[in-house]
Amino acid sequence: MTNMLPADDYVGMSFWLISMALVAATAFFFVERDRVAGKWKTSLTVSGLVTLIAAVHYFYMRDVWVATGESPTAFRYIDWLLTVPLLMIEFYLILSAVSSKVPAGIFWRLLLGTVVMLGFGYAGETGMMDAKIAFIPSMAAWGFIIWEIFGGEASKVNAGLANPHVQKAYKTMTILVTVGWAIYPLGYFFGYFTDGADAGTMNIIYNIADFWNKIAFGLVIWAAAVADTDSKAS
Ligand SMILES: *C/C=C(C)/C=C/C=C(C)/C=C/C1=C(C)CCCC1(C)C
Repeated sequence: MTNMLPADDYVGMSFWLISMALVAATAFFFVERDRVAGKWKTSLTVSGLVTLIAAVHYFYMRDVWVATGESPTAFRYIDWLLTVPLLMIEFYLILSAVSSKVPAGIFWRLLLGTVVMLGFGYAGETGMMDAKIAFIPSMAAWGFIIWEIFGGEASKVNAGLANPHVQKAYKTMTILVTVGWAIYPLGYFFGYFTDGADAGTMNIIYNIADFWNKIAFGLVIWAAAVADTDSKAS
């Protein structure tokens, strides 16, 4: 077993690049906490925790890939089980940063949606359940999340806020959860419903997806936090 990264292992290199980007993003979010108003600090802490947790998983995933050329599926799911609920909670946190009346039901429904979505995905990937059957409730749970943020209570609270910074961030976050997140079920679909995509391609796609869905997602929140803080300071 060797941990040397060959110069032509582009998948391995993408693991390295994302690992380092996640480390840098973590430092950035934690330092920038100082710059924003108190009510925004929790959102930035959570953004930093997401990238920190993912960075540690990426170190392991990179090693698995470089040493074996196999997909580090278990590490991805452990990472998702921790980071995806945190990402979902961000919707509740950014709304709460500018309103004291955000119903807790939003928090619990989004959390429940992620747990069901990932639980069935994991059951399907590990053979605890038929992968094709597990796909259905997992997709339904993702649909439930999308419904909540586009048409459910969360979207209504957002519409009533009249805070342009939060509304802009909220809108971008909904697009990431819809378009950016679609990459993961597509990967699952190609893996279990077709002859399967090759492991290298799938890992590069997942790595790029994580860049958008974890780092860019956090930056959207950071931008709203800075803009809102500055608008009140002047
Ligand atoms: C940072 C990691 C993120 C944002 C991961 C998100 C993962 C998903 C949205 C996964 C969704 C799945 C389905 C909707 C159905 C098939 C099984 C999953 C778990 C791949």
